Amino acid sequence: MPTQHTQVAIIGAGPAGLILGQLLHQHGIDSVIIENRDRDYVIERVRAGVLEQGTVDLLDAMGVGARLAREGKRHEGVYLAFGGDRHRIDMAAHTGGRAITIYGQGEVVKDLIEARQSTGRPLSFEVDDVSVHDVETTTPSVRYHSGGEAHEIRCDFIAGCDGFHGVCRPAVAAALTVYERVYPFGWLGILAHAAPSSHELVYSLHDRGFALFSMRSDEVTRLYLQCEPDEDLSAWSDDRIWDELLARLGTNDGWKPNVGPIFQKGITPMRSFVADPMRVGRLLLAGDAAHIVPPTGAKGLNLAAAAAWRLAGPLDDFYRSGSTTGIDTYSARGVRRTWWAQRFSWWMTSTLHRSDSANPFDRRRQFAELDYLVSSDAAMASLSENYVGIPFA
Ligand code: RFL
Ligand code: PHB
Repeated sequence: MPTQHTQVAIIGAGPAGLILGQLLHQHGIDSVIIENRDRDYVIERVRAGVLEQGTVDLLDAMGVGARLAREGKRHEGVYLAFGGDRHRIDMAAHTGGRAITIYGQGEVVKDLIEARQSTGRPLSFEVDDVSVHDVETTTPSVRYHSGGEAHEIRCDFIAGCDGFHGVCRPAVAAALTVYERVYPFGWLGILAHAAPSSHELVYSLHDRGFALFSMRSDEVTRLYLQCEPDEDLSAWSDDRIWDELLARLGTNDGWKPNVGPIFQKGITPMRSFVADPMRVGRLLLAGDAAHIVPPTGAKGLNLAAAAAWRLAGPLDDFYRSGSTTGIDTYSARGVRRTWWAQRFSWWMTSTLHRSDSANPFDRRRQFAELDYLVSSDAAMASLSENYVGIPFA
């Protein structure tokens, strides 16, 4: 069986795996990245769009921020809409000038793949039957098939960056405690050829349910609406989607999204999930492999970037000095950050979604929560700090 030797075997070429590979390259550390999907699938998969300030700064420092700086859209504020009114929260004013940047996850991944390929270090797509071995020893290994042939990677560490449905977390499930919450709703998301009618995002709570206005470019609007978690997409004609979006998003000042041809539709169920610890022996979990947040806080991709950053420094320390202190504390530091993001994402989700089980008291309290949020400087500062992202360090 062909055997590769490397320092760090990275499973998964999503944001976590690709950022980690690039940071390790900058430290002169060798890695092999394997991915079970093909390159186009990984780039074209429609997902996140909001980059925290820390993620933008990291990508820039890694040398993959040039196209992001040209094409990404920096937003210093965000709107919350409820009771027919839109309220702008000036995030930059509350965070010393920090902001979010809108740049699709597919674009981030494309830039990272190009950067990886230009380093000449290995990145293999379309591998099958990936399995991890001997993770509790100092000589772990990864086995997989490629082109019908069995392969082995012998390494010092395995980075499990293979997302929520990967193989790394299940391989060590017996050593993990899992915390989980499933929400009684999902999001129906669309991409439409329509110029964004607002420069900034609009999160709306309406009697008919939550809706979100976002964008990808000057020509493409990204919109979501709250639906059942097991909603049948075929029941949603384009007309029905637009009727619902216009009803939930339009405000008394006359603002509403521009309507245009829908070219992508999908349904996302919502879940909060934490696996603790994030390290078992020499297997280090990062990103969605270790935790999932509901998309309302726009934290998933940013948590994956922060995890890759938090892992690269300790691996560098290990190869420079033999110190395992950073690796030993990787999980505790990651779990702490994850719970902060979990708390915020749960709060955004429960504050902005309509729950059929809520009684009239809960509905009024939810409205009061939003009313307080847009009236109190302290509340706006807290929302802003979390939304633009707690600094990585
Ligand atoms: P990924 O991106 O899932 O990458 C994991 C990679 O591993 C591969 N893989 C395997 N490879 C080899 N062997 C195996 N056995 C493998 N099994 C899986 C997969 O093919 C994949 O390429 O995880 P990563 O890197 O941790 O990144 C996490 C983010 O992708 C995720 O958290 C975000 O997309 C979540 N998310 C959002 N995050 C934000 O920060 N801001 C947002 O605005 C935002 N919006 C969203 C979102 C996710 C959404 N969906 C569809 C879940 C909006 C949506 C609708
Ligand atoms: C997106 O643009 O896809 C997006 C924006 C904000 C979110 C989630 C997704 O909270």
